[in-house]
Amino acid sequence: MQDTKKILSVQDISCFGQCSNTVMLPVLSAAGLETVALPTALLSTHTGGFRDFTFLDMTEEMERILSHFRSLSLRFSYLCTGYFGSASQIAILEESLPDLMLPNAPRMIDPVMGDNGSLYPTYTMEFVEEMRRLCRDADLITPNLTEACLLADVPYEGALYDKVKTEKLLDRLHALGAHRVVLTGLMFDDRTIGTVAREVDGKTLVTRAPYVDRRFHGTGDTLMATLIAHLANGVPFEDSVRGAVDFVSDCIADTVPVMDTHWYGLRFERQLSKITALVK
Ligand code: PXL
Repeated sequence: MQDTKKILSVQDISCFGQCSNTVMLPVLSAAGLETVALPTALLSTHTGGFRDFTFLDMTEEMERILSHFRSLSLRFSYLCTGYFGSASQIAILEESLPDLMLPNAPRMIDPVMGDNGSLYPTYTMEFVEEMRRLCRDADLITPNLTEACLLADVPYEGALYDKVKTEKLLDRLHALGAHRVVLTGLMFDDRTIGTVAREVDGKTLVTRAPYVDRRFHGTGDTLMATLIAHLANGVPFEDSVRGAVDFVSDCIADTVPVMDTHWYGLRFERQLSKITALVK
């Protein structure tokens, strides 16, 4: 019998706030996958809306952890990356990947760098360069429109969907080397949001969901976790994207009634049985 697939999840641990590894771990476990968290930083909370959060950069510890993993001859079936604590972490990770990943193991990269047209304050254009390099060998990338424009080096002109511009953007992201692209957070009109996805040489998939006019944190992390949950369980790409968008939408619907106190992340826990149902 084949052993459980191991997923290496390289992103921060924000102790409170339901994002990155604290979403990735439960979703992937529910999907029957063994999840190994490699923290890039340790924060008291995420940075979206909290003040005075603590931040511990894990760059040096990452080197030590990766070295120990190599000495244990660990081999991972998937790589998944999110928020990095520094630009040098990308090179440090890349150096270890040939030893740590199974042959042809998919790399799933969420190029967390910015939103609403600007880079997050902790990042520079040097970081964008590093991220571009990491996306080159990616099986799947999930940029929002801001991140897609930074990667493709084109100006950001808002999140409203424009068919011609989106196709050009997808072309440029494939040209970087990414095999599958899922563009997130596109507005189709004032009541509909969703993703536009394409496999290299494949057709463009537009996936819509109802728009709720509030700011939700951790939607990108939940989308990526759910995409991996589907794909690693053998669900075809098109159905995986639909399943992931619907899951995020269901989590949003579950969060809205408690939004006054639960503004910092998605209340995803009561939806996890939908992920468990993917396990064969
Ligand atoms: O959800 C992405 C994310 C991950 N990690 C940290 C963040 C954010 C978004 O704000 O602040 C620390």
